[in-house]
Amino acid sequence: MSFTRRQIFVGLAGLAMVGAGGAGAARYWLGRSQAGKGHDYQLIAAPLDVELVSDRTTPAWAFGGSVPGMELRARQGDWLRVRFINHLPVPTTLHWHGIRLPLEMDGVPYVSQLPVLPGEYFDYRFRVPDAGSFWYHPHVASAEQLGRGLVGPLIVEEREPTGFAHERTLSLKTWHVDEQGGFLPFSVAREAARVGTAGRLSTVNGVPQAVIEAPAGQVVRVRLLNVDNTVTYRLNLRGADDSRIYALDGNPIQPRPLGKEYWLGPGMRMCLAVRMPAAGEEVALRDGSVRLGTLRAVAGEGMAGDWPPGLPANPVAEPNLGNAEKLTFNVEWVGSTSVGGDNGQPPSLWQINGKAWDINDKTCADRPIARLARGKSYIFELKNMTQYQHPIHLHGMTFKVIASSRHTLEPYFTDTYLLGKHERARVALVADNPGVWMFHCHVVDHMETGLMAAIEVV
Ligand SMILES: [Cu+2]
Repeated sequence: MSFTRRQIFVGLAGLAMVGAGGAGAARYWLGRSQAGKGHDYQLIAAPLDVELVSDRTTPAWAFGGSVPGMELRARQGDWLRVRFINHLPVPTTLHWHGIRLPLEMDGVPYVSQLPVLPGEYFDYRFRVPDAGSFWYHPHVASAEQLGRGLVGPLIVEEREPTGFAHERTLSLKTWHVDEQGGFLPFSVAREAARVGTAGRLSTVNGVPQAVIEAPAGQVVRVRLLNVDNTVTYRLNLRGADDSRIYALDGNPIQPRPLGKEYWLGPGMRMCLAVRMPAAGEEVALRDGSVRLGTLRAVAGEGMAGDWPPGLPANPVAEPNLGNAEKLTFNVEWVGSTSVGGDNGQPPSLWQINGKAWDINDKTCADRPIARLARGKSYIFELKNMTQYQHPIHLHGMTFKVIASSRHTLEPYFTDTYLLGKHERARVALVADNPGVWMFHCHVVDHMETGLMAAIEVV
């Protein structure tokens, strides 16, 4: 893949014109649907001191002046145009998790674009074909950049009203900070070789034990986004027992009860319908038995709402299972923390089909582990040869989960599948987006120590 330096020079020259506004400035014009010039959002990444621990300062990095970043919204089928300005001291990019878009907008360094250097900007412009809850984050030095707070929600609204009159976005992140608010290491080799390096401070929308108000008696659409580097949240609600799942990872499902709990791995999202209790009562959002935050019912308007109908399906191509070609991907543990790890290099701990991704080698994407023919259907057999779970994410395309060795399941579309310990799962897709697409574990330090590959669609 080759790049011209043009974007960079244009970026430097253009910076003066967009300087107004400062951190947190956002412009969003409803109703504009042309690619055209200009932008809907100006999104600045910059250092920001935040108070995660009382009376202590954490030197975070933020999108749009907040952690998690400013919520971006667009309407299904429309263009989203974001002028991204890098005021960080390091190069970075934006990746749009779950959005089916052209490769040059995908934010992968040296594959989609060159990194956006400090002081430069990059215009991201693409259509959003699917409605749902998505998110954005860098794809450069991910353990540190996501760890410091560079994560944000992207909500794509359905074209027509859905029947939900109320909604809340809840971004879940467990920060790598100590009691003084200082950052702890984002990746430690002995942890990266196991479940991944976890943080210590759970937050909802950047607040420990956050309280989110919602109208009493009403059905509220609660968008839960796992924007954490490492943690799989075992989500359950206490105080709203008839809650229903309406969508998973940006794609509608036939609404079904939340049940005992749902395991939401890094990168994954869930859209829940929650009927709020009477005013003054609370619903606890929990990870297993640990409370993450609270939905508090406040005196609201109107009569108790009804459960809305299921959400309309996204226009994702249905794979033809009858003539699909089968490919096997083995997720393997290399298991030696002594490979690399010294002189600041990340160790090589994980691999797919015998190949480990070297996060410092800019040419890895030149050697895809699979080549798919455009328009053809494929079944990926995902085999987890390890005793750790991996949320397996594919860029550029949405796949359908069709079978698992661990549970019976109703097939559904997703961009990230939480592959359990020693699980075998089958997912299917139509290879309908040309390009070189990252295929990786979303436990960030697994990804940075080998668990990534490129899949090419030609
Ligand atoms: Cu993993």
